[in-house]
Amino acid sequence: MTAQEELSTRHKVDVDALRRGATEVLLRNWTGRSTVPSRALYPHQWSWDSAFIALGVRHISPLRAQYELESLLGAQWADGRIPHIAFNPDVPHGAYFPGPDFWQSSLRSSAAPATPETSGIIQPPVHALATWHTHLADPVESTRRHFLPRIYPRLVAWHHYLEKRRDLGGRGLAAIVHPWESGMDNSPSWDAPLQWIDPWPRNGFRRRDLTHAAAADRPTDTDYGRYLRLAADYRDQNYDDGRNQNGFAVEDPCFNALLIASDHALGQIADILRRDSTPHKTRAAARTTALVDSLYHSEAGMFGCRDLLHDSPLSLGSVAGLIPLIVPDLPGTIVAQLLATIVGERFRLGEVQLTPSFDLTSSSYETGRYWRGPSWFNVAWLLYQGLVQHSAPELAAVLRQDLLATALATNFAEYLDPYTGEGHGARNFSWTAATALDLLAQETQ
Ligand code: 9WN
Repeated sequence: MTAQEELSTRHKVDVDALRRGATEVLLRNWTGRSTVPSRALYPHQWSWDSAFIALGVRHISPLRAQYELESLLGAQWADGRIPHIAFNPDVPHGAYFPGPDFWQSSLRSSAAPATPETSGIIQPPVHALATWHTHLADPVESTRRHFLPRIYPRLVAWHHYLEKRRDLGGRGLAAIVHPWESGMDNSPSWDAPLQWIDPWPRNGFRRRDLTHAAAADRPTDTDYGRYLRLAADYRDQNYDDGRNQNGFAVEDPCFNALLIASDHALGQIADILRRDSTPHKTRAAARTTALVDSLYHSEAGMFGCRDLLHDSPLSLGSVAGLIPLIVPDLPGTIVAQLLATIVGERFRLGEVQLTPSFDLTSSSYETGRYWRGPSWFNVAWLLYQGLVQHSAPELAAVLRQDLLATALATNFAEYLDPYTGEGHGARNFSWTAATALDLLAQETQ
C-alpha cells in the first residue's frame, strides 16, 4: 500500500477528490494573471496569499506559479516594498473595501507604481521561499524563462526595504505598522496597542466583508474602525516610513521568522545564480539571534510580539509565537520548548483540528472569530515545515493528515473551528486548496 493509499484509508481522505477539488478551486480563482484568495470576499491579488498559492499551484503548473509571483512583483514599489494588495483594474472599485480609492497609492507616493493601484502596507515576507520552491518545481523551464535572474533583484530590494525602512526598534528585526501587516489581522495580540487608536466613526465607511461572511466570524466594527484609522494615518504621511509617526509599531515573531526563512531561500537562489550568498546567510544568522534575544519568552515556551511604541511585550498566546519553528538554526532548547507548547493545553496539536490561532485556555480565545482562535491552513502549512525540519515527523504527520482531511471536508474553508472542524469565513479559498495540494505532494517520512 502506498503512503497515500494508507493515508486515505486511515483518515478517510479521498485523495482523488481532494486533488480534483483543490485544482478546481485554483482554476476558478485564476484571473488570467494571478489568483484571487476568494472570488467574493477578496477579489484582488494579496501578497502572502500569492506566495502560498504559488507553492500549491506549482504542482499543477510550475509556469503558472511563476506568473503568480511575477504578477505580484509587478506591483512592487520603487522603495522595494511589496504591497499587501495589488488591485485588479477590471474589478469595480466598490467590490472590496478599503479599495484603491482609499489607499490612493500612486497619488500619495512617487515610489508606488502608476499601475496597478495598490495598498500601501505590506504582509509577511514568504516570497523568496515561494520563489525558491517554484523554481525547483521545474528548473528547466525556470532557467529557460530566466525566472530567478529576473525575480532575485526584486526580492533583494524587498528584503532591503524591510531592513532599512522597517527596523523601527533598531534591534535587527522588521516592524509592522498595521495589524493587517501581520496577516493575522484580528489577533488578541493587537488588543492592547489598538486601545489607543480612535476608531473611524461607524457612519464614515461601508464594510463589504459583511456581505460575504458572517459578522460573528469577522472583526467588530470598532476594530475595523481602528484598522481604517491606522491605514488612513499612514496614507496621510504618504506611506513615508522615515516620518515614524505611526500609531502602531510592533515586532512580530511570525513576520520575522518568515523573513529569516526567506533570507535562507535568497542564499540558495544566490548560489544557483553564482552570486555571493554570504550576505543573505549572515543576515539570516543575525536575525535569528535578534529574534531569540528580543522575542523569546522561555517561561511561556513560545515567542511573543513586542510593542515598540510602549516598549513592552504584548500578551502571549498567538500562534505567531510558534511559527519560528520554521527557522533552521533555532537553539535546540527552544525547539524542545516550542514542541512541548504545541502539544500542550494551549494548542493541543493532534487533539483539536490543526493548530488554533490563539491559546485555547485564554479568556481572549474565540472559536469562530477571525484570528482570535480558529485554525488557519497557511499557519498549519508553516508549522508542518517547522516540525519536519526539527525532526518531529509524527507531529508533522498528524498536522498533515488534519490539513488534508479538513480542507476537503470544509470545501476549502478560509478557516475552521478547532473543536468541531466546522468551516468559517469564505469557501473555495485559494491558500487552503494550495497548501493541501502541496502537502499531498510532500510525503512525511
Ligand atoms: C485584509 C486575503 C487576506 C489575508 C489575511 C487575512 C485577510 C484582509 C481582510 O484576508 O485580510 O488584508 O480584509 O480581512 O487576515 O491574512 O492575506 O486572504
